[in-house]
Amino acid sequence: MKKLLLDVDCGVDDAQAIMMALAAPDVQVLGITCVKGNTSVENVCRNVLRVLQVCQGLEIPVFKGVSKPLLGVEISAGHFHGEDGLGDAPDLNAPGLDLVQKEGAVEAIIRIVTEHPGEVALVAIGPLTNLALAVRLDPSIPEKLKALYIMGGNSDSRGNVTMCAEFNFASDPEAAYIVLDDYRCPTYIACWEFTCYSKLPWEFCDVWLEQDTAKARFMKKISQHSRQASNNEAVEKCLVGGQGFISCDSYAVAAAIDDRYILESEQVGVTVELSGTHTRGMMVLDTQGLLRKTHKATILRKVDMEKFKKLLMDSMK
Ligand SMILES: [Ca+2]
Repeated sequence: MKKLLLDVDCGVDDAQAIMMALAAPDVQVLGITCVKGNTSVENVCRNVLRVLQVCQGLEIPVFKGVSKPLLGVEISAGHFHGEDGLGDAPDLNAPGLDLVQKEGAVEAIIRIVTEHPGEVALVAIGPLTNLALAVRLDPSIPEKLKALYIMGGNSDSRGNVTMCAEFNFASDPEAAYIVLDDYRCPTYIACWEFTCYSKLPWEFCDVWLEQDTAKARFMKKISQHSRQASNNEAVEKCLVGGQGFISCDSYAVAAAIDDRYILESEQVGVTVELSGTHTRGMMVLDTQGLLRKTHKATILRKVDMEKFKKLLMDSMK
């Protein structure tokens, strides 16, 4: 069994990614840690519990993490996933926050990774605040990880919330900088542009959500808002490579689930711009090796889309 620990800011694509991990037959989700991002950290916890409920996975522990970035101005997710992060389609039977663990997310990351040295793949699909604090409290965390998978950053200076920065990195640039510097375990990054170039047709999305299951009905309900928001002109402008369905966070989870899913990648030292007027939060690829980083990240370039589609389809069964 592959052991996954998920760190999320549960918007709709996080929900899709979590459901993919829960449905994978050879994967054990050890816990889900929550961070502010697409919505408040309280909403993130609530959203994760709703996802776990529909997947009958409420035995998986959920931990509340950090409610604001390490430094700087908080940026808004613009309610792309709705004000509550899950398309403003509330559920009267949603589990209460009393199910959230007493232990905090940062402490939980340190404990869980320490309990399973060399075995845990940490999948971070929100702002990296919890991960940055964990490595500051316990610098031995990266060497105890099997691997780190990140959805975030960008490879071609194309942003989605600012001109040059992707949402997760722009939300907490200092945290992203710390994580890319200090986590020297095998690190895989699904950047914004890569997810844009790996879109699925909307027709796939229709077939995916028309499956006659409680999970598909739940996903259809919560994704209506973001699907409508995708037709907005401002959103279209930040998409590279035309229209289509992107489940950003699921690309990182799929990489953690299936080793054969990555077809092409690039090994490169990476860092994050902290002080640029227009570029704060942008991921920088040191293709010339000028930073002299011995640790190189693996930037996803091309993945097996048939495997990806199957993982998505299976996640709604
Ligand atoms: Ca996310």
